[in-house]
Amino acid sequence: MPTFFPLWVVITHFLNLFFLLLLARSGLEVLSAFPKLYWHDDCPPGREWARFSKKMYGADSRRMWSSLDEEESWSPLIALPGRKNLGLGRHWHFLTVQFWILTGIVYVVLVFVTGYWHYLIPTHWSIVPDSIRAVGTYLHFQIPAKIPGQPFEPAQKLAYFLVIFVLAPFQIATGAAMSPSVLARFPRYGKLFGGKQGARSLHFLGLCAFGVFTVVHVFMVIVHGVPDEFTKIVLADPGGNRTFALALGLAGLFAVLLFHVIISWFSLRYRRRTQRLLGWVVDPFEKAISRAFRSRQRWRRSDISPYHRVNGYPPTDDDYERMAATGFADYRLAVGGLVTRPVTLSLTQLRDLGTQRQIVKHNCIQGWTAVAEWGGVPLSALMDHVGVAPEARHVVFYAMDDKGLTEGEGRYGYFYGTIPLHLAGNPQTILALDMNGAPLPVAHGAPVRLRIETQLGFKMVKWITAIEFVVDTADIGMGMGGWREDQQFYANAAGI
Ligand SMILES: Nc1nc2c(c(=O)[nH]1)N[C@H]1C(S)=C(S)[C@@H](COP(=O)(O)O)O[C@H]1N2
Ligand SMILES: [Mo]
Repeated sequence: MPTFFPLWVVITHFLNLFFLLLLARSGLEVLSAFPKLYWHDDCPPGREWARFSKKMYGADSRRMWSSLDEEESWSPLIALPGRKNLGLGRHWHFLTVQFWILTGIVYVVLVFVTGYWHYLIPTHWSIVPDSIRAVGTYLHFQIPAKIPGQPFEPAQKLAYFLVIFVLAPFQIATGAAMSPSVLARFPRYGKLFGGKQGARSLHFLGLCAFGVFTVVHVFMVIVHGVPDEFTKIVLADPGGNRTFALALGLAGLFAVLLFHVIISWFSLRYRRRTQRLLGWVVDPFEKAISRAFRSRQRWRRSDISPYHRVNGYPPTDDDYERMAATGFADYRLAVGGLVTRPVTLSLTQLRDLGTQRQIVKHNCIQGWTAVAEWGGVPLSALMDHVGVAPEARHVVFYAMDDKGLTEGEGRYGYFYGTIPLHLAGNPQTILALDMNGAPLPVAHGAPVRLRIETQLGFKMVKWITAIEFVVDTADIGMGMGGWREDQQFYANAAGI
């Protein structure tokens, strides 16, 4: 009867523990940016089934608020890196998940190749009553017998099976169901989990399940005897030296803790460097998804959300307010850079370039969603009109809101955003002039805002004043490709 663990189990077990802690902490950072859980993608304020925040904002609030006001600052003790660093939390999450999945694949392959699956996968329904009996035995302060010829008792085998073959794939599936690229391309896949908010809620419950499993698992190790269990899972040798196993095991756990302390400190201290370093691994992965998936969203009019959150306060300067007061009659959109025919367009001239309507779901990086109908000019029509030069690689959108005045938190400068040219040609990339059949409201970006449906909301610049076609974005703003990338360390790649 095998009472030991093979070395590959020892290694993958440790890596799994290591990655899961990173995923849990960075996942909590992501949750802190929108600490509310919903079952429906309309997610109106006040209708959440869980809220991890004392702040309340109502749909009928008289004072204007922005979804960034809903963000919470969580301690680095629970979140990675903590303190309102959604961008970096996402970087850590997406970096880790690639290695966690890789470890999982290696593990599962070895489980089948070595025949180890026999100890993990129940082959008969009797595992259920047997497991219940085993739990009963524990409740009588006794240790149930192992399955004859196998290393685990029935409840243990069933628990491991559920965690490895049900819970882990479930977390991956619900995770993927939150990516705007995936949702735009495969809306039916999203519906499987009740939409993005359903997927978010289920993903959180999955985290709770992992938490419960971990607590019970650690408790069981204590019940079964720490030195014995450590010699098996640390040394891969039940006959090994117990003191050594215990020391090595505790040293391993301490190393994991120390690593977390160091990366949390580093991430908070050197935010730009963390953004760049992690982006180097994460961005190619995201780019592959964004390139592969073009938007295909088509919702019904009845899907339109009664309430659409706002992110970002409108421009506060007199010029903007004067323009707004006259229905933007004086507004002019400047389009230039690497084009053969630079232009300055009034709203009427812009409208004349063509119209397109789309009912689509907005995905804010913080986590909220809302469906609306947007109408406006396809960006490709404008590009044809001005004649984009072949060397152009990116499109820059300059906005009229000075964030130093409207958002605070020590951030400054006018909002701007950039997108790679290939996204500009997507069928659902438009310069929106209307929302839900009426001219764009001020809060949602009047008179002109970008809609680009495979990307997160922060790429969709509102209150656009000028558009420029460029080769490189490194000398614009702080050079990270957008205001939120510059000032909040978001990834420039926003398809996930
Ligand atoms: N000019 C400008 N555009 C902006 C922002 C902003 O603060 N300023 N916020 C962005 C973010 S983070 C999101 S989620 C969307 C929100 O669009 P909405 O307010 O129409 O819902 O606008 C994006 N465009
Ligand atoms: Mo956002």
